[in-house]
Amino acid sequence: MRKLVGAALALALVASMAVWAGRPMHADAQGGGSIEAEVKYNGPAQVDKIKVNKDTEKCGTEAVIEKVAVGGNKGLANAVVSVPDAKGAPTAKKITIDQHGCKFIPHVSATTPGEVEFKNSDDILHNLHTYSTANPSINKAQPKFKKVMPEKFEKPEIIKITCDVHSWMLGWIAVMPNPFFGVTDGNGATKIENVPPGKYKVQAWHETLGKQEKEVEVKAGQTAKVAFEMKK
Ligand SMILES: [Cu+2]
Repeated sequence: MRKLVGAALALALVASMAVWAGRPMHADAQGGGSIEAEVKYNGPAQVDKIKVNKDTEKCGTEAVIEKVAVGGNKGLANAVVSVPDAKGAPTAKKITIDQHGCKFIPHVSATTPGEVEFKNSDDILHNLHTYSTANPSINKAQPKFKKVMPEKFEKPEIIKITCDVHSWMLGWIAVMPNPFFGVTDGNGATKIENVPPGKYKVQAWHETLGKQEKEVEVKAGQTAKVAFEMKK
């Protein structure tokens, strides 16, 4: 009996080891590195305020449009940092953009080609209008009963989105060729992980301040730092 139990245990151990070995390894273990990016803006925040007199129960009476959002230590929010030339798995997790409080949330999203889920959390009529060249343009209503509306963006491109019902509503979707990107937080920081080692041009893009490029070398298991300073 003991022998049997022992044999069974040994078998179980071998089986669990086989399962473990079959698991995908952590990408860093395959030799990827990280990029820590910091985007700064040496200037004042730019915030537009518009009086609202439509759907005020959902939209409020004032729309605040943060064209340039500057946080702690001059950090620039909502900048997309990307590594367009890195080679890797083509898809990122599916993203959702919510029309909520008569704003697109998040204001700036990044993803890889594929489907984006548009939500309407407001219980009022919204519209989705995209301004694109590589992808077909979209201009369609999202009525209150259409809580979720999936749309496809097959080609890499940075796309402006508006709602024609509420003229102040503005958002951006950065469709990237690979999953090596990040959108800066309120402090102007973002981290891109599991980038294959190599020398790259890293890009930073901001809706009103434009684009910048910096060279960076990614080494296996290490974190490379890159700093951008956007100008007017
Ligand atoms: Cu709207």
